[in-house]
Amino acid sequence: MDSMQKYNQTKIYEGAKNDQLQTFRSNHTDQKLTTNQAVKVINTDDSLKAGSRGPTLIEDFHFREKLTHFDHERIPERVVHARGFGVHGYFQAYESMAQYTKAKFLQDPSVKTPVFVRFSTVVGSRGSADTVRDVRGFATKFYTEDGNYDLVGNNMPVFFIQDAIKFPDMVHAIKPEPHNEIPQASSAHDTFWDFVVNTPETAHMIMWLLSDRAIPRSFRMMEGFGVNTFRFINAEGKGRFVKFHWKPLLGVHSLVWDEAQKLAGKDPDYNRRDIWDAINMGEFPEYELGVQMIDEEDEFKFGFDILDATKIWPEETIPVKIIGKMTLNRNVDNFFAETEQVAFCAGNVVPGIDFTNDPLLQGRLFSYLDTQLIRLGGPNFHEIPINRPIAPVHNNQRDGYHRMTIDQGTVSYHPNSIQKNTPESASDADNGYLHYAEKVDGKKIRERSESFRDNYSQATLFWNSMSEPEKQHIIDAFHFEVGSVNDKYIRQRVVDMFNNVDGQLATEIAKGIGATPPKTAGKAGVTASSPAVSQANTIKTAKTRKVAILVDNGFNYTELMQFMDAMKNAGVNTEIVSKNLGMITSEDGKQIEVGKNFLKAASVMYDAVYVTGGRQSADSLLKQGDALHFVNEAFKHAKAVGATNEGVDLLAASQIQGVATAGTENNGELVTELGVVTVRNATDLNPFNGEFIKAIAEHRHWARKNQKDIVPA
Ligand code: HDD
Repeated sequence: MDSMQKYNQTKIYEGAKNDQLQTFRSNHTDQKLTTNQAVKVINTDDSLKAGSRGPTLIEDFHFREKLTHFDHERIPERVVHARGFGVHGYFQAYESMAQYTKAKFLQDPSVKTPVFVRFSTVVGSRGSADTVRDVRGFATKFYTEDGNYDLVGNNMPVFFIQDAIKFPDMVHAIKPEPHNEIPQASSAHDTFWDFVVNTPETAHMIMWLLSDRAIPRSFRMMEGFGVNTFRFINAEGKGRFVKFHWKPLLGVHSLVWDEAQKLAGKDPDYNRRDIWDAINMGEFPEYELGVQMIDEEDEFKFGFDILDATKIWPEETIPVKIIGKMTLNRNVDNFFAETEQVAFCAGNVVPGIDFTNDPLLQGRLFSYLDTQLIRLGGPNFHEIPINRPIAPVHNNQRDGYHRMTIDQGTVSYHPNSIQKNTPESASDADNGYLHYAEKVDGKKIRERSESFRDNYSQATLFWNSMSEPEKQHIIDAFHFEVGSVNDKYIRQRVVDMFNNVDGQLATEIAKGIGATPPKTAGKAGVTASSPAVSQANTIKTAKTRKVAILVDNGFNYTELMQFMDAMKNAGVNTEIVSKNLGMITSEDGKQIEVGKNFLKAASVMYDAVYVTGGRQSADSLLKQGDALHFVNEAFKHAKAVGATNEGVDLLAASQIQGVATAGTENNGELVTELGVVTVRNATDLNPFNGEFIKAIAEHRHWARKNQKDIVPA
């Protein structure tokens, strides 16, 4: 059963009528070509001319229509989050949340609410690479029975700035510099770091941006956060502050920087391809929805302002309650119609979910609707299939560019008698949207709340929470990013600024960028940590990971089959990589098809690499620089590397430490060292396979150090 069939079988909530986009799909297979006026076209390859060598005639309506349409095929890309990838799925609550919220989609565990999720990078243009260092967007549209709810989040729980009025400044600074439009999709340049050192509230977000979170291994292995503080409102009208979390069941995992950079060249579509393939193979990504809630009366109980988007609510203090699960199970039919035209608005809420005075959120409530008007060309973008609510729409709004609805009758105003005052206003009993009656009292003032002033405590908390490898990655990222800044004054100010986060961190940053280390170590006031923010504590599983198998003619067929079966049973995907495409033959004459050759495949595209035994195969691989480089690079990127019997020779020749030594003294003995799993002279591969799966599940083996590079010969 393919993923589409599976999706169609899932019962979504009453009224959703299975697949809401069905009405709009058009399949042109086996049809005659027509113009947009449905006139059949006889020849679309030659324009109408005065003589076969003469000028084209303006009366050629087919030519004019075809060219005109083509000339208008592009719409403005999103000003941020231009590069994205959308997928369909559904959400299901685990239990009723009626005690906390009226939101219907969070009440009945038997209801499946359709969703559309768009993952994105923030800075790069539509055609930029997937694996750049950046925040990832994680926007979810829930098509609920009470209307559309958009949870427009990121994969990091905090933001660069506290007040939306600074958003244009922040985005101008991080985008390519205006005089030469360099660099693409990167924060590693002067204007961004100039903004950072002049905007200390960015400190916490910068720590996240320079951490491994900014180079996710997969959209399937990323957390999502609503970032802003929202409100839950229950049927009694009681409000609670709430923050939203998405937690991936595959855990949170990242690439290493060298790998991310190489992937940007070798497969700029790495992240989108990953989720596209996974869904097509039926490996549906799943994320649990969690909420942190704070009672209204506890608003001021914490050492930070709960409305400040540069602050997390540490999970150890305010636990995340897991309330449901989202399953992404269907790819789009058409990228433009769905992924490009989807319009998220932070202001799209349903009864039971409301806003707070978080000044970043308040500004977002304006910006999203406004941006869709320019991007989608008018006020009717809610009628584009991907944006249409499943719940019915009735109001007196009319006309505008590209109106699809044919509104009947004469009434487009309220109040009216002709239509008995309909559509009539809903009441609370109809679950009409009732704004939370928050008491607001204050002078009009352009000022930042004093409670927003602490810029560094949580940046330090984040630093304290990192494992040693994570800390080293952050230091390396500072060296890369700030090392790319030409202005030495800005570089120095980065050191001075981050001395407020941690003295040791500032000293380490200084070392790599030719700046002066701080004379006095910065304040180390915060000693607390939040283990939940470290990826060292995440879920570990080998499921859905991808292993490259290096083989050549003369491989050991039984060994390869045992390996592939074991991987399949563990939910691990495999791909045969060899010198040439086509069939290769085992030592006993059996054939297997190669999936990719060394020109196309690189270790950076896989989670692990395995080399099969067979004397002739191993000898052939030993002569190929590409094969030596492949395993060496996988090792350098801390991935699981495995080999059996003669295959171990390739690892040894590639200077990989910790492999089983040649000879007979370790007959069949399994050797495991920091994710390198090898065995020589073995007949039973079960112990090897088990150990290798464990090594893959570990994701990376950070304790490996200083591996020499082997470049392809
Ligand atoms: Fe935003 C797009 C997430 C702050 C203004 N934002 C956009 C998208 C995501 C986010 C995921 C892409 C949606 C899609 O896939 O189409 N933005 C966030 C988060 C923020 C945030 C988590 C901090 C809490 N954004 C933010 C502010 C403003 C905007 C403060 C302006 C005041 N964001 C926009 C926008 C975009 C957008 C200009 C560009 C394209 C779009 O809306 O549809 O309106």
